[in-house]
Amino acid sequence: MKSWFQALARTRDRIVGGIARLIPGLAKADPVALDEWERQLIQADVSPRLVGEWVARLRKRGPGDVRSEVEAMLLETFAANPPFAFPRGTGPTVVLIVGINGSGKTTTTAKLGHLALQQGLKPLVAAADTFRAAGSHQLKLWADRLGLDAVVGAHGGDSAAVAFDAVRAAVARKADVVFIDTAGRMHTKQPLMEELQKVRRSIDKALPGAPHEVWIVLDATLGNNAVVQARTFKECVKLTGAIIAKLDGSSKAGFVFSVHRDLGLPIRYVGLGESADDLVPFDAPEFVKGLMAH
Ligand SMILES: Nc1nc2c(ncn2[C@@H]2O[C@H](COP(=O)(O)OP(=O)(O)O)[C@@H](O)[C@H]2O)c(=O)[nH]1
Ligand SMILES: [Mg+2]
Repeated sequence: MKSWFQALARTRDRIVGGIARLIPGLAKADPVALDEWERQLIQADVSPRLVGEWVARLRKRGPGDVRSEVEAMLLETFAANPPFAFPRGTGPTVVLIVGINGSGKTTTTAKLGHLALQQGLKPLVAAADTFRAAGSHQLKLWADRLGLDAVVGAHGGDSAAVAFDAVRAAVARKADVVFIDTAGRMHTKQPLMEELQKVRRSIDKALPGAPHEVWIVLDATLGNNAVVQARTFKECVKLTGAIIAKLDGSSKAGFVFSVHRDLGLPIRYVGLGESADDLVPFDAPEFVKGLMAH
């Protein structure tokens, strides 16, 4: 399993590199050093709004250790992002996984199933991406390899029907949690958002009140563009959280701050690599430490 430290190498260069240059400058309250850090943060895809707040705060600060001040500032951004745990013994928790094509949904669905299994829960994964021929097949392969119970839709089938069957199966088999993978792009005339709303309604029919969670999988290599995508989804489906995939390959992990602060979405998990155990719960102190380490 990859570590946070390894995964954040590329973004860290920007955040810490900027701070290193900032330290001598700050002793003289050097505006040039602060401008430089501002530039580095923008390059790491921290949103301009947050960069503005952070830089203003440093401009006002008195003498002291700039690193601990910065670390505290970064950490405060996640004050309202407590760790998540699946409820136990309440009947299946239904989790709908959404996002654009290639963001990492199918891989993440398999990883989530694996994680739940390791936590002693009884998970079920469902392949409701019936639009891509390989969509269902890919999840089925993961499920077989990881020993996960799976409900798989036929290629070209109705994804809402697959989601319905999966939730019914989860209830019947007394699963604790069901993760439903969806399509990221339509190859039919049906627009993606309408399709997702249909899937949602059919889940609610199978188990009133479900889905309990709707998590958007965001590709960390896209940086701020991932935030733009999340906004579009948020307007159409009620999102309850975000998963950041591919954090290991990103030099723009600064956008993670805005997913939480500007979009108001709690971050649930992050993907640190391609294998099954490379999904870890989002841990704000680990994330900030990973960025600040040197
Ligand atoms: N390095 C890395 N690759 C990932 C991660 N999550 C997914 N991927 C890769 O991203 C690609 C697209 O993933 P997939 O799950 O098929 O995306 P989907 O189209 O949203 O279902 C695959 O090659 C995955 O192996 C991650 O956390 N780290
Ligand atoms: Mg997929």
